[in-house]
Amino acid sequence: MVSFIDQSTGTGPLTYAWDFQNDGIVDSTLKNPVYQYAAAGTYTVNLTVKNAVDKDTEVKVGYITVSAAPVAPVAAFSATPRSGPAPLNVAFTDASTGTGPLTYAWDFQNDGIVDSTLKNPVYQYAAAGTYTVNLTVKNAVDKDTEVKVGYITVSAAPVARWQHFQQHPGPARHPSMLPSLMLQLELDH
Ligand SMILES: [Ca+2]
Repeated sequence: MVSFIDQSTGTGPLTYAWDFQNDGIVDSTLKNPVYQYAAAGTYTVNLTVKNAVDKDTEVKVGYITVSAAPVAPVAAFSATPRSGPAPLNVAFTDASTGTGPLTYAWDFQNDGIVDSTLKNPVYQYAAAGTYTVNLTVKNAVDKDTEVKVGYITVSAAPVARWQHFQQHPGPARHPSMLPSLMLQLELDH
């Protein structure tokens, strides 16, 4: 909402033709009008005054600037990788929207303790487990939280363990029953 104040001079009576966007369409014939700009943009204002003698126009280029209304944030993110053995380094990528600047509060275990305030953090999960990730974003308008339950799965670190055992010799009726030495690799999880 903008109040315009006439400062024209000349012998009265004066008539007024205000064009608040300089689009050629007169918007008001009041001396001191009030106009509401609905959309964001930069506007040139045109005032033409007349009296019995003549008319005169003043054009103020880019005189009014209307900024967009700020938009509330919506939190969103992804991560990669989402599973693997400990220790697992996970890169988180913010995909939140809303009018900036946005601030970030990442809680990588959803334990209530903020672990990073970066936009795109990397976090190392040291212990095996399934983790819920919580991102809260804020701007001047509002805040929003996205919680992804069980989003990251960290398995125990692999431990290579060689075992060997020998079958007891027995009646050889079939090749599979023959004594043999076997090696087995186990991956503990
Ligand atoms: Ca935390």
